[in-house]
Amino acid sequence: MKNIMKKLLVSVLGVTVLAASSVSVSAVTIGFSQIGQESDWRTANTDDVCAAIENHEGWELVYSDGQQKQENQIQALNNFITQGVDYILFTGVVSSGWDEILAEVNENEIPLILLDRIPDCADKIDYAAAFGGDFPLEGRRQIQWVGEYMKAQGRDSEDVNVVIMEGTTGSDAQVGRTEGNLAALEDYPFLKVVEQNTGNFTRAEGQALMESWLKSVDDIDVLVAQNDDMALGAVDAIKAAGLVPGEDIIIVGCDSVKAAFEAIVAGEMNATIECTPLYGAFLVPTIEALEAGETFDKEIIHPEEGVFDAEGGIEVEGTVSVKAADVIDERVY
Ligand code: GYE
Repeated sequence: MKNIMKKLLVSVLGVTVLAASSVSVSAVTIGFSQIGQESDWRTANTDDVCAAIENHEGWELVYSDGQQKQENQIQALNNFITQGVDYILFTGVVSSGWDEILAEVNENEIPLILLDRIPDCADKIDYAAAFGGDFPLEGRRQIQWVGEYMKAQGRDSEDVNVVIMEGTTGSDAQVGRTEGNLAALEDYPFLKVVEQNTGNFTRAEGQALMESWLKSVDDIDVLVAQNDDMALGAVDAIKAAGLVPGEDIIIVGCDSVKAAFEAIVAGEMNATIECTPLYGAFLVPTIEALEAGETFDKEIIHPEEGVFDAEGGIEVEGTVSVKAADVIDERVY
């Protein structure tokens, strides 16, 4: 709305003014409230989204890093409203507690685009478009990969001890992946969950949690880590304990960042379930279409994602794993 007014104002004032001020006056401003910088996934996501906006002619980015704090994000959203940005891109660090501020965004008629983690009030608010991972599917695929791999190794007649390292408590990604992990376990009764706790999606906390589990649990056969960063932190803890990651403990991560591909190729991780951070390619045509007056329904768009491991050929829901070594060179994040 504000943008249209600015454009009208410019045309009333005439051609000379338009030529002198077309870049700053008519720019489409896009506020992006990002949650922080906890993982390789997040870095790739920030870089991709920011570059897509900054490289687009006539678009201006207003970026805010919430440093994992909901109050910082609420402050950022308030600032976007005060500044009168034209669009708001939003990823919430946790799922709940956004009702009031997002209702204010709606009242101010700023089109809202939900990205990555979808807030739990999504069905009570208006949004122009939404893109995010299918977290329950990713969680199911993690367990299905482990179950099918163990069957292929002939290990389904023994009890297999599994530890589940969860992401940031209360985030959409943690809630969805945990729900998926637990649902898929029902199909693999030989997988026994012996520990389950949060590593907050960071390498450091993943390492610390694995260290403590290695001291308190006698026999860990499998680590399911809800992101690759925590898996990679755990790899360090496993090595430090004198065990061989990828052999003594089978490790499946999530995200499919390049560092996980390298670990799989080196034999230190076994698989990673893809969750793409590359939303720039979705956002650009969406904002262009919204600028042209098009509208979208409230469907949440999930990108197509794969599964990568050491050998390939393991069947999980909706796809078959691909050998990481074959595609590592094409990995862009
Ligand atoms: O898996 C993790 C990141 O919300 C999908 O957040 C995202 C998750 C991702 O910190 O690495």
